[in-house]
Amino acid sequence: MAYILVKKEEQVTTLTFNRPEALNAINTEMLLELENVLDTIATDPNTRVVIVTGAGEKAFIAGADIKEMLPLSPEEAFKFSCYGQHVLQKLTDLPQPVIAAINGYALGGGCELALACDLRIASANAVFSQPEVSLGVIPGFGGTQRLTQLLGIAKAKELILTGKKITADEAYSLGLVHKVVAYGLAQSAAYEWAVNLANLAPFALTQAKQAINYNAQLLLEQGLQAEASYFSACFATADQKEGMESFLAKRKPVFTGK
Ligand code: DAK
Repeated sequence: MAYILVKKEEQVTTLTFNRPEALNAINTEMLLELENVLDTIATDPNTRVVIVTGAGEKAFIAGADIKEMLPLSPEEAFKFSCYGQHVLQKLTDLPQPVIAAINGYALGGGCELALACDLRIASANAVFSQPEVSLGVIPGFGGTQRLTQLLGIAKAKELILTGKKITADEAYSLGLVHKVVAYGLAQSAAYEWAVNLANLAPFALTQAKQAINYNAQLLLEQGLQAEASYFSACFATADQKEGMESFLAKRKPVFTGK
């Protein structure tokens, strides 16, 4: 692949957006590569956690490729937006937990991509913004929905309508990121979290994230029904038995993914 580096270590797969000369801005080719690699990871039994990050220490992703967007017609922009939403939804829907290691600018589509992940760790130099209004457009990869779900209408409007940049610490105060670490350490901190998650029961993690995602999309009553069915499905697995038995036996569980 030209733009996405894939590295597998233990049971953690790290995807690095690698276009540093354009601060890792997302173009169509990158979206196509991302879709392909996500399809592979979704059925890979040896990947228990995914990390996404940007090459270099300056940018996570500085947005969708402005040069590519510039000449789009409304019809082409509609297609581009739908395709971007479709790929980011695949990221959200991966069975494995996904951690964004945000190592610099996370602007526009880059912030939206981070929002499509389950967990976000930022380095101290990270900068967040939805600056699209300053380019005469609006967030097109799900940002108006995901930011609103995460922060509430008031904060989402403040960020999207002003397009202002916020620091990693401000993002942490808002609840946009889960943790801030020193410059250069986002990826290693994400890997530490990933290894911990990789030792947990993969099926239970999948059920948990699907249940939470479901709740964000549907009314509470339907969400509770889904939670009950995801919850009960865990009881058909050996890992559920192992988890409960080891608790009672006061020993550490060994989860096999079965
Ligand atoms: N696209 C293309 N190239 C980019 C880029 C981007 N988003 N961001 C940076 N670059 C390129 C720069 O053009 C420059 O290239 P050269 O001039 O060297 O060829 C190189 O990366 C280094 O950037 P700078 O020279 O600008 O570096 P600085 O340190 O001075 O500034 C910066 C860093 C991140 C503050 C600045 O580059 C910047 O403001 N970048 C643009 C950030 C931005 O506005 N991002 C949001 C993009 S809009 C939609 C679908 C999707 C979207 C919207 C609508 N629909 C279809 C409805 C999504 C929109 C976006 O993401």
